Amino acid sequence: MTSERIVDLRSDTVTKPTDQMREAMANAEVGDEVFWEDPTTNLLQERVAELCGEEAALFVPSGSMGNLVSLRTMAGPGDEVICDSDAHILNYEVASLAAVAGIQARALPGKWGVLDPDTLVSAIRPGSHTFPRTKVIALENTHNLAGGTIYPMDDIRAARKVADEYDLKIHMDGARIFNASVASGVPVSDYCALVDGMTFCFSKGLGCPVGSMVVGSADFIHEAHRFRKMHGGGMRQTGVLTAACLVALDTMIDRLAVDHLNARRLAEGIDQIAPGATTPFNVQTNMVLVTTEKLGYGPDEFVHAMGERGIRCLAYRRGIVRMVTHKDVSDADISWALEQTAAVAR
Ligand code: TLP
Repeated sequence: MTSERIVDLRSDTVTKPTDQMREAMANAEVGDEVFWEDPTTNLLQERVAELCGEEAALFVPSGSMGNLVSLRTMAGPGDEVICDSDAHILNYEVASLAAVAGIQARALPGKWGVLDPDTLVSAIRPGSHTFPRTKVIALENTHNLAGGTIYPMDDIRAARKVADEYDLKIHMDGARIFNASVASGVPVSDYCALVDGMTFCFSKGLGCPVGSMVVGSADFIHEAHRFRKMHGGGMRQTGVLTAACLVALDTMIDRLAVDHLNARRLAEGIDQIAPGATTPFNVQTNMVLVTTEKLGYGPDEFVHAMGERGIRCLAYRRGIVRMVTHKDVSDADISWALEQTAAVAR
């Protein structure tokens, strides 16, 4: 059986640009961005910096490059970055930290991606010529592998305290920081105020075809610009891309609340079909993690069965399938996805 109706819940990266974005892209004023001469990109960088309460911002092609450039600006070969063992930078970025930047990641067991201050302190290397130098604490907000969970402000403050005490920087992988902000009510600038650099993506829930940002102090961004070029991310007439991002700032942030409601409804529905298959209480933003065993399947088998019925989802980690809501998934699509889940449940 193959369905004509497709509901793509694999990721919010599958979102297509809106008509308004396409129009803005077609009409964008452009210039050579490596010379800081693209007016549209300059405007985006100014607006993003202001929104984040930071001095400066840099447009980068992807979240992965944003993380790499930010961390490379904070640390160098032989240095160590502390992160949660499920961090995206550790698991999904092709070991770029090690392979490209010569930086070693030190993975710590977090709880839903949150690192407790004592564990952080215990991982900081003593100053000796035999050890790597601990330079950065990397936090992820929202946390992808934990299922879109929000890094609580108190825990960020606790990490900041440790960082200040041991003279470390904090990088935040805020790929979905607007999801965190809309769901928690904490302004993005409040998150930024506690970290030294942050990356976020326009290409996920905000619906743009391409693009991420790195934000931080003017000095930090000046240096990040250099590393972006070194890593092949110096682009040219990027206004055709950043025009979409400007539209996203105006039109795509508040509506993330709809995605969060849809994710909650999806989780509650699945929980009714197979109690314990999801944890609706922990659906904080736009992701639902499904323990497929409760529906009578292994993850790959479940993805296949749902795929046959037009519902695309992703086998994610052992025993778990991920479903992500986004602007191209409607309320009716959620009902449809639930009907298909009920139909395949064993
Ligand atoms: N995440 C993708 C996949 O790589 C798993 C997704 O579908 O969720 N940080 C976080 C927290 C991310 O979730 C992602 C992408 C990135 C960084 C990298 O962004 P891109 O794909 O733009 O390099």
